[in-house]
Amino acid sequence: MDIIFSGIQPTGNLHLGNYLGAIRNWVQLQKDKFCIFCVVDLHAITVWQAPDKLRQHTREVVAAMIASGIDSEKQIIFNQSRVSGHAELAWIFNCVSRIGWLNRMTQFKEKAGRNRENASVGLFAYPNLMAADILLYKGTQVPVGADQKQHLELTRDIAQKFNSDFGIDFFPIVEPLILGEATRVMSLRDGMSKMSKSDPSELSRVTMVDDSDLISKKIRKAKTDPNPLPHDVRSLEGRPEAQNLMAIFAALSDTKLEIVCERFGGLPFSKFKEELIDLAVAVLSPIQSEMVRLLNDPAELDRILSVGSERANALAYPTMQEIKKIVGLLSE
Ligand code: AQP
Repeated sequence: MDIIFSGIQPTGNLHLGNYLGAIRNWVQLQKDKFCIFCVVDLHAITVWQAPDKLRQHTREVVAAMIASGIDSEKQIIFNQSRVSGHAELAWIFNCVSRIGWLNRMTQFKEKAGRNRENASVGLFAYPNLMAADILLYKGTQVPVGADQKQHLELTRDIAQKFNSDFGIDFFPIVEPLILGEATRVMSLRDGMSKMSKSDPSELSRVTMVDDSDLISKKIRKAKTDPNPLPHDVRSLEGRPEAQNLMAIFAALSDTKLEIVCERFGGLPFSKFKEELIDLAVAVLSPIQSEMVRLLNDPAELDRILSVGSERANALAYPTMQEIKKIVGLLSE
């Protein structure tokens, strides 16, 4: 049976990239697969988080998932730190994974930047924890944005090395599921950099809590180039802003990029942006208002996380016991 595992960090500013690259695809996948959705709070603290904000952002992620259509009764929604197996397996993987492998991770290089010596050890070892998250449930498929592809390749390397070190066929080899037309949503201010929670410019991202006025303002101000929109996908080459806005339109309307090019080719950005605003507001506004409603009841969100964590732990615990036995760690 396929087991879908995916996670999202409670680091605030959930944006259109998180929605189109991850959450929207999860809503589709849950229709015929068993899914485990994790709010990865241990990942979030690899960069310092204010404790009150971390609690608030954790609830915000749960609200975003539910408001987008994830069924918390059928699927598991929980926060990572509540299931101790994540941290335990991450330690074992710290001993399986190689420093040379982690040194190649581009996300660490981007996030640590020139301040590498001052980055937390957790940020460096982040991909080992991510491998633990997935493999603790013997996850087979992981729906993610394109930015996570390299981390999933590392997860495969860790699974293979563990299996070969212990001469056992224990962990499955996971597959990334990079779905939809907006697998890498770019900043609205710069078509060459990823839309991200930590971009200092608010105008760089549409967030999942933006109201229609803000959505409209941000899209109207989105960077463009001077030419009309192209008629075909090939002509998007070298036009990152046009590519980004058209891909967002395609993903939000569940259509292909080529259809968007056929429909809007030849139009100026100003006209296209009006259509994009209408579409983004139509899709995001109901989610935004449902999020606001859910966030007014934090006790209910906490209950969902508590139930989800118990269900996750019931799956994780026996696997962790098996892993300990394989490694030679005496336990119950
Ligand atoms: N721009 C994006 N386009 C498509 N998918 C994206 N994802 C993130 N950004 C984009 C996908 O969202 C899921 C959850 O991501 P995350 O919150 O765990 O981590 P992140 O990649 O660190 O998010 P940010 O926004 O990029 O945060 P910062 O600013 O801290 O670097 C993942 O599936 C991810 O692929």
